[in-house]
Amino acid sequence: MSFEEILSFVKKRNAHELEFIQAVEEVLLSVAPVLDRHAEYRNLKIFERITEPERLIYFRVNWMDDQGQVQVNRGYRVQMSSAIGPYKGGLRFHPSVTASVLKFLAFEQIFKNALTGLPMGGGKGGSDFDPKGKSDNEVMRFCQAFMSELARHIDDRTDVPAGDIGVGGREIGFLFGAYKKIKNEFSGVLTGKGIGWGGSLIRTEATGYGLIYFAENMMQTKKESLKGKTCLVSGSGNVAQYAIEKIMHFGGKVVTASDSSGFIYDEAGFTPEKLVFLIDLKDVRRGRIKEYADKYKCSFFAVNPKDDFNPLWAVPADCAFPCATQNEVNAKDAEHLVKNKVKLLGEGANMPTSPEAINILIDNGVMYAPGKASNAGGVATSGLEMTQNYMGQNWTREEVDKKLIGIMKTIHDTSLAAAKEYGKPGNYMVGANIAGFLKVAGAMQAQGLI
Ligand code: NDP
Ligand code: 2IT
Repeated sequence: MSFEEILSFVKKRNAHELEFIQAVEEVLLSVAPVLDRHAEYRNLKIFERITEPERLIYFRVNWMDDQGQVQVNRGYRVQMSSAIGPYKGGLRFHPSVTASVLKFLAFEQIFKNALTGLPMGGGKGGSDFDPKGKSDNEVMRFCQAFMSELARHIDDRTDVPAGDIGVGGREIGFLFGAYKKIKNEFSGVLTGKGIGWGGSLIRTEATGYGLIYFAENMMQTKKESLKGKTCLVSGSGNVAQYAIEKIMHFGGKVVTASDSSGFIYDEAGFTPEKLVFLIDLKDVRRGRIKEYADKYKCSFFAVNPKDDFNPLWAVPADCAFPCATQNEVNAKDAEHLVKNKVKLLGEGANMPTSPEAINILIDNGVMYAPGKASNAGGVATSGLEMTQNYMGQNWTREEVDKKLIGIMKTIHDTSLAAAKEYGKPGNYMVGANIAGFLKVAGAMQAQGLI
């Protein structure tokens, strides 16, 4: 099939799955020169195969709320590719979850996991369950009901889920407890577990830390660093929190954070004390970000996602780190970033930047780090957690952090090298897509038509 035929084949088979098509189109555009160079991948229909989940599990989740009412949600696990290891990827609990969203995430995860250099295939799962406003007991009952079905399809050598939006330490605890009870087995079937019951040090921090290690590597290619740079961060969850910490560590100043209600603009910048407040606000009290602005006497701006741009991205800055959700930076936002001479945009979230916005950034010389490279530190550390579980060992904080720093540097260098090799020097998006694809395509070829 020609390049255009492959794209229309995927579009036709997945009509209405807009997020999935968006993710596929980006990768296909990037790897077109690889398909030209490797006729064997074309003949083996590697791209047509890799865009079809190996298995998609779709199930009903019944649970009872605190009022004794029966609630019904949808559960999913997309087992996308096992070419280079067990399916691996997070679980997302958010009302916006659909098969399309999880397929885009599982698809991206294939290449991200390949880039880490660790033996992990691609998967993703979740539910349209909304943990917001639910009691701990409701969340526990939901997690138990969800796992009562998921447990049939996963184990520590087959498929190893972890957290994502709406799934953090609390949910992983309930899910792990339910799995252990059902299977009568204590294994590393989930990552992101608590320290003391199989979890790895640094896993909580890893995505945010890894993002900023990656950005620092990018800055160094221009003989610059994050020191003294004003940074925009969106989101206030797991990824945003530890990105903020690491930016401060490198001497940068973070002036924004957000949640689904809007963003705070703190011109004086975050401090370690303010970050402790934010983490308590979002993870313990599960409150809204406006409280931060009230406490530290800074501005809060309500944001309506239906507006044609997000004023957060119009705040003057040197670097931008979207760490909330997909398509949160559109073309208009990218124009604001360019106008303000932002040097670098590093994706902490998955696919936060629309295709039009990516083009605007790259065309205007903004260094752009695609999530599948720059946010890979989380799943990489999940891979390290799996290894520790298989070995029955616990590594120190320093050991894990050192490995994370090394992995992010390797992903950075591998992406740049692939971009150069295929005639797009400096284009991290093309480089990451090609480097990830080559590894998976080679494994699929070696393993035959399965
Ligand atoms: P959390 O649930 O911890 O935090 C999510 C944050 O984003 C919250 O501030 C939330 O606001 C905000 N948010 C979520 N959905 C929306 C939306 N539709 N519109 C506006 N704001 C929204 O999730 P994580 O920090 O774990 O994940 C953030 C991103 O990073 C996701 O794209 C995820 O896929 C990606 N990622 C996560 C990794 C991980 O290890 N956790 C690894 C790699 C990528 P509110 O509190 O109002 O809901
Ligand atoms: O998007 C991601 O890489 C994650 N949510 C982390 C997945 C994992 O298995 O740690």
